[in-house]
Amino acid sequence: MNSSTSNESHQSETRKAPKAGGDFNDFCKMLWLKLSRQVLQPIQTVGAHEHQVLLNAAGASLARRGALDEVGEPGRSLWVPFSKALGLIGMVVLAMPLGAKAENTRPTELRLDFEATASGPAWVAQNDDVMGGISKGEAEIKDGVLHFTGTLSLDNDGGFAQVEIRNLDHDLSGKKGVKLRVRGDGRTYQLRLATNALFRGSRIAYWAEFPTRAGEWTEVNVRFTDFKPSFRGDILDGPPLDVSRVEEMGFLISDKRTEPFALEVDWIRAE
Ligand SMILES: [Ca+2]
Repeated sequence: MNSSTSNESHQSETRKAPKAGGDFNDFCKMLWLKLSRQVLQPIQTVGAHEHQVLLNAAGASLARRGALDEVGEPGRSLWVPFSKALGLIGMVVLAMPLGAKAENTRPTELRLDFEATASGPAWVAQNDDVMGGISKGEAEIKDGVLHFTGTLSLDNDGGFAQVEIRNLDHDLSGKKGVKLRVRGDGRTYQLRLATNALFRGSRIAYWAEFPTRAGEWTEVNVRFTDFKPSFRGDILDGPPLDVSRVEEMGFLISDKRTEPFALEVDWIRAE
């Protein structure tokens, strides 16, 4: 992320994260991101593949013609190596830029320092009100720190509060997990990730818990192998977390305690 290159003078500013669905521009950006990821990218890939097939066919056709010439017209046998070479060069030269386009260009480093206010992903609240609950939770970025605060309520079968970013598109292959510097209240929180993996048409949530010490900054390591796939609170058998397709990240609390909670996050790094 480019947050570390931000203007230092913005550090003291306070930014409220928008509520889910509250910002039309963010919605348009998300729609475009999804469109380009799910529709346009596959079309490009298919186009490159079809182009390759056509080139292969052209090369084979030239080579076949050369082979026929070799048998039927000995005087033109020089055409055989020439046509083969031409077909091969054509395939390599024309396929190269198409192949390069289809390569993975998603970021492979994930570092969120919360120093930027002008850019960087927006954190949105996603509390149990989506299921009728009345828990409160919100994200605020202040002085280089993400503050996740609120109050849980067990009324109406609710009991969780969550904040998340939805516009990641990271390939974290080769990383072992996520490292965080946090200051909490002694309560246990979930770090959550989502990929493009779906269950019944909705995203599977992968989560792992981490403890906090009240009022004390600590560094926490959450390993990718500890993330469990779940759907609406139920643990699923699979699929396992595909770290090459990390698209969302969030923090959630659901420890059934109804006093206010507060988690501060200084930075998040995939390592
Ligand atoms: Ca920070």
